[in-house]
Amino acid sequence: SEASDDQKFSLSEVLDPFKLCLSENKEVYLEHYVAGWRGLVKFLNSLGSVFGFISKDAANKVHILVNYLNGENASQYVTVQSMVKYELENELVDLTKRGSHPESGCRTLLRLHRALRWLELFLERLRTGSEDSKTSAMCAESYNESLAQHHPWVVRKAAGMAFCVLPGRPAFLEVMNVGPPEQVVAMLGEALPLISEVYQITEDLYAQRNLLDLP
Ligand code: 1PX
Repeated sequence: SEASDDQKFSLSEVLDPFKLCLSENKEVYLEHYVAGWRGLVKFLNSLGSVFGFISKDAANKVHILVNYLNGENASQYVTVQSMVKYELENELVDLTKRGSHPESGCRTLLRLHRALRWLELFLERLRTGSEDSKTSAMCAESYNESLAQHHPWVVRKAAGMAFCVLPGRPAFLEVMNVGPPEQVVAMLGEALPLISEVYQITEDLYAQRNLLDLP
């Protein structure tokens, strides 16, 4: 039915927002960044309840950022660049240890930013993998190369267990709801350079401002 089609995830819900993320002068629009993450949370939920603890954390972070986007200082939260400038200038960020600003936009976005690197690595493996390659292995390798370095042992353990129940590559491409595998691969090939650019611009900004280890 039309109603259930509405709820079905489609890969474009993730890729389109990331395509819209960059402004002409290469600033990252927070609105589209967050929209991309909303799509990812929806996708994760469609994979089943094993991923609930992951999607809840991501959804919570999305929610924090949406509140800034719609809040009284919305005009300061148009781009990641303006957010960083505003929060730093107004001392709204806990820089070295958790204090009075445990949910700053800067530290919240940093968590999603680190996860975006995982996504980039994972989607690249998915794109170039063969039909019988294991998504669980691709997922674990990407995770170990990125996010895992920021997670304590318990979280790594739980994530590793969740990866095991991922469907095989053909079924995984199927839930993306794009069409035949070649079409998914083409779409990923088109979108990955953009995700990668958004990641790199954010990474450079955070590095410049010394924000890569925010508590
Ligand atoms: C196009 C579809 C591709 C697949 C989409 C899957 C989307 C995955 C989204 C993962 C989002 C993970 C956000 C994690 C943020 C985080 O690092 N949070 C930790 C630190 O936060 P804190 O506020 O305490 O400083 C927090 O401790 C995390 C808890 C949850 C466990 C995170 C495990 C991450 C595994 C990432 C791989 C997801 C596997 C998806 C399978 C397709």
